[in-house]
Amino acid sequence: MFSLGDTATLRAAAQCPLWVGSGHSLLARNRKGSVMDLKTSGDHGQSPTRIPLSSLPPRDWAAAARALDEDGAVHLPGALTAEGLARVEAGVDAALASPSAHAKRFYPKEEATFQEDTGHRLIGVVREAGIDTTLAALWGLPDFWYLGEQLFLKEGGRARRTPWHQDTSYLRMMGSQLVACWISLDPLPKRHCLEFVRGSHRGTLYNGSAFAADDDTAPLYGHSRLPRLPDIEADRANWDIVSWDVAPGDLIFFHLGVLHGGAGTEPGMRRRTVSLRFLGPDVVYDGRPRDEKGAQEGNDVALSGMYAGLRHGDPFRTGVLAKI
Ligand SMILES: O=C(O)CCC(=O)C(=O)O
Repeated sequence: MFSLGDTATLRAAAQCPLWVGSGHSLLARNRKGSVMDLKTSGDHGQSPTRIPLSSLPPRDWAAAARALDEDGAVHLPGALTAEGLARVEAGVDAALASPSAHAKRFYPKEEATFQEDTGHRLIGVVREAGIDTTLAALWGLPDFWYLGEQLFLKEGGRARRTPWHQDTSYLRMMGSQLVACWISLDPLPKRHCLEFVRGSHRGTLYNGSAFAADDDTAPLYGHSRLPRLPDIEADRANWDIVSWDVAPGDLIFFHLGVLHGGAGTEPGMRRRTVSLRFLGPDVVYDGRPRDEKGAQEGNDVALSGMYAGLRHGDPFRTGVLAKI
């Protein structure tokens, strides 16, 4: 799932510039409510120097790019340097220790914690850890934009699975250059990793999951032509599910249209994960109606400034996005 958090806060922030000290960069919210890095954002800013690809562990970038394109997800083992990993961990731990106004607990009646937070506090970390360099190598592109991060913390017992879903059900965006970089800061055996249905980014766009306590497939949009999510958990053998054993320092890149779901935890486990999301120049506005009665869900309200005035197929005004 991809949420940008509480709309009222974004609306209030849109009224006046609000400085947010991230520890790594200074961010301000613009009048439309999008968060920008003032020193580097938009098409007018000076792009910062990326750390060179040669300073990252070597790999077959063409093969990795092919897997991302064809399967919708690729695992890059040991992709961060020790220093890069330390920076990501410090950034995530600082954010978890000081939750934003958007932080939210899923399934509050359950004993185990399943916490989510969102923001743009990790843009500096993305650069310092060379995650932008990695994505530039995968995409073969110099220019792309940062959509923000989403943190997940599961601990304190048997936290639930993150329901199967596609992030594009929560975003009005389409194109091939639309990805998340998912990182686990705790070692996770395959069965606790994020899982993907191979190739599903090229298939049906389903209604989102409402994250309802009694049914993972309960639809986000109540009156939608988008088909309800299938019950993948009940029928796993019939889906081409892929996941990996992950170690801290590994990166998983996935297309936001791929069906994915995250495992829960067992007692004694802590699972800190973060998704950093990016948009490239081929991404356009997806103006297809999500709800026949016009309900606004997902990030519709939070991103209304970004969507304003766009028609189906229009490119985004990159000047309001954070260039990375
Ligand atoms: O880490 C997880 O359990 C969930 C990640 C996820 O669903 C996402 O990033 O969209």
